Amino acid sequence: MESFNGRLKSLIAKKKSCLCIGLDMDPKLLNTTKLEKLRDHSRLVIDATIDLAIAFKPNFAFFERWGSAGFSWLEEIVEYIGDDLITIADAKRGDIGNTALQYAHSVFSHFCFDSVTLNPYMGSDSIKPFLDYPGKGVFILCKTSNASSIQFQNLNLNKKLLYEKVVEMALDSNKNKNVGLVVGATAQEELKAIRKLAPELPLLIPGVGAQGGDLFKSVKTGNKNGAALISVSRGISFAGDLSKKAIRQEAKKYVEKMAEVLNG
Ligand code: OMP
Repeated sequence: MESFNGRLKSLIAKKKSCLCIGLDMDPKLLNTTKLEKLRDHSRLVIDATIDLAIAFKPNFAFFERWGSAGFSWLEEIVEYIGDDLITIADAKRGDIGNTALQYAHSVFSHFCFDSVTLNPYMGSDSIKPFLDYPGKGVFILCKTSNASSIQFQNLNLNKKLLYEKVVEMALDSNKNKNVGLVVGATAQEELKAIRKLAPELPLLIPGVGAQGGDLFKSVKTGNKNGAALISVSRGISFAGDLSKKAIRQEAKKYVEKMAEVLNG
């Protein structure tokens, strides 16, 4: 079976895109209080962009806040996206081993996601249960896009920064070629450093669009090994007048800008 990282690279090369669409269905941005409206909008976003994107990344917060109805919507979404693209469960999991086993079962066997975001704070045994699923992948938070990420992630520990230790752990965990890192587009200096430390690993790069990270630099640095995913949520899902046409146009703009870098 092809490794997760191999599958990701092949898709990026084939589609000449590194676009990941974040599905963060914020009721405020759709000016609604109805789950049904958000569900329809999530389908519209998928329909508008499925041929342009490499991956879809539903963020669990926007689903689980609706309780059981949100979880069935999440189940539907994974099925609706289908098998041709990569699905990323943005659940930011991380817990002791036997609990992590249940989380891994949930995202991979129950919801059938291809990959998941993980929080490394509890160490390598909290990551391990996710690594044994053939063909599935993980993205470990390394240097996140938010302002407070410096509070812990840039701490200096005996001449190594904490995020550099996370890179080391990720490299050690990548025996099955199924580990990637999350690095914010708002942290270009660290993005360059991480790309150097981990030239082989895929990078999931959120933070362009609403958070103001640099698209060109992110693609250029991140995709040096052909394995970067640039993730945009609000900037695409709620573009313009929220129509399918406006959303598609915005996604196309991103892919065209990416192609400028990808085609050299
Ligand atoms: P937009 O700012 O609307 O594009 O959304 C960003 C999405 O990426 C949200 O779902 C965040 O939870 C997620 N994200 C970050 O914004 N920063 C990070 O460092 C990591 C993530 C993530 O793991 O996806």
